[in-house]
This record gives sequence, C-alpha cells and structure tokens, in this order.
Amino acid sequence: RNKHTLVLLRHGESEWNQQNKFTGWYDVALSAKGHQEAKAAGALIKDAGLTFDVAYTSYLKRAIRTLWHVLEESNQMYIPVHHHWRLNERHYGLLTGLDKNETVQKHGKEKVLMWRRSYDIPPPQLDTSNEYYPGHDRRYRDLDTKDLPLSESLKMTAERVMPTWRESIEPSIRAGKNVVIAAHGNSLRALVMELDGISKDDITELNIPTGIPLIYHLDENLKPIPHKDAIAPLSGYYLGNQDEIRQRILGVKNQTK
Ligand code: DG2
Repeated sequence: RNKHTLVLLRHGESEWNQQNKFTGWYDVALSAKGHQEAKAAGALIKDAGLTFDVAYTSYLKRAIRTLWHVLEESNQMYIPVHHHWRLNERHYGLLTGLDKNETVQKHGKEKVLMWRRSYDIPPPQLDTSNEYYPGHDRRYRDLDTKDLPLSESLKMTAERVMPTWRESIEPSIRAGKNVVIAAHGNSLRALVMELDGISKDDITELNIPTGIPLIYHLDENLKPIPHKDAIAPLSGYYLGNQDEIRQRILGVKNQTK
C-alpha cells in the first residue's frame, strides 16, 4: 500500500526561536543549536536510508540552511532544490520581532494563543511603511501586491501554501519522486492540516518541533497511511527518540505560558 514517502522538516532552532521572538517572514539565521539539530536530522535521514530526488524549501535562510545540512549529511547535495516564497512561514504582522512572553503579559494568554494557533484569526497587521513589510525586500519583487502579506492567519497561510503543493510538489510525488520539504512551523501545519484532513479545532493543538524529520507514507492516491509511531492528529511519524520528541513538542507549545 505504501507507494510514496514524503519527508517534512521544520528548520532547526533559529536565533529568534532561541530568543523566543515571533519571526514570520523575518530572515533570521539558525542558532548554533539549530545547526546541530539540522545536522542531526540529516544523520537520522541517512541512517534511515531515506533518499530524495527533489527538495522544496522557502525563501528563508533558516529553512534553506537546514536543507543544506540534511543533504550534506546524507550525501545528496546534487539533487535539485526549488525555492518557493509560498513555503515561507506565516507572516506574523505587527508581532514580528516581539518577545512571545512579553506579548502574553501585554495582551493575555488567550489572545496570544488565538494569534499563534487559531485557524482564522490573523495577528494585527503591519502597514506598508513598517520595516518588516515584505514589499521592501528585493526577493519578493516579482510578487503581486495582493500576495504581499500584512499578517496571516493559518487559513491565509494555507491558501498560499497549497497552490505550490498542488502545482509543483504533488505532481513530483505522483511522478514517483522522493520529496523532502524544509519549511516552517506554520507553513507545515497548513500542509499537514490538508494532507491529514485535520479539523479547525484539532489544528490548534498541533505544534511542530524544530529539526526533526516527519515521515509520511502515502498510498497511490497520496492519502497518508497512519504509522504506528504517529502522534495524533498526524499520520506521519517523527524520526528519533520518541520521548525527547514529545518534550520538544511541549517546548514549542510552552513558548507562550
Ligand atoms: C515561528 C513559529 O516560525 O512560531 O514565526 O515565530 O517555524 O519559522 O520558527 P518558524 C515564528 P509559533 O507560531 O510557534 O509561535
């Protein structure tokens, strides 16, 4: 029944993850720990014998660098890599650069949880004069203004992630290619929500840890085949020590206490 294997990977810890700041489209580097996590992910992929024909990643260097580490560690640096702005992290709007816990102190835990994890409530919007408005960044110069976010809910993120899935990634998988996607906490939440048919309620509970490969076995219709080590509501499973992975998932949740 297992026809295809798809590997999803949130980048290793970034400097702003480490400092507990909202990041979104800000192009922050990996922390020293993040580099190690990415290399460890590559070693796990190598040991599991996972091979890739093509890779997809975002326009942001924390995801790109993570992919490079994985491909280097697993001796697969030769494969084509496609960069898509559509795989970028959810844009955090006016929260970009703010400390997650200070934001809780200012606005309350409930509100911040809505901004971080609700399906359709976007964080407050920035305006086009804000330094974090993507229209100031050369790499987005070919985008329509309507595609340049001022802030994004998970729903809005899904609406711009899924065209890349349908038009580029899904056809590659159907053509028999082994695909790896290196992206972000929320762009991956949007993707697995669709893949696994996760409800708007259940998606609020889903937190994806940094630097841990998430493996999906798909049938011929690209429906995920639930794995015995899958952690609900996902059908895919994380490679590595399962206790440590559960701790790391909890760590993401507890960034806003
Ligand atoms: C984080 C996710 O994105 O933050 O934008 O701050 O995956 O690129 O580190 P990533 C950010 P939360 O939604 O988990 O607060």
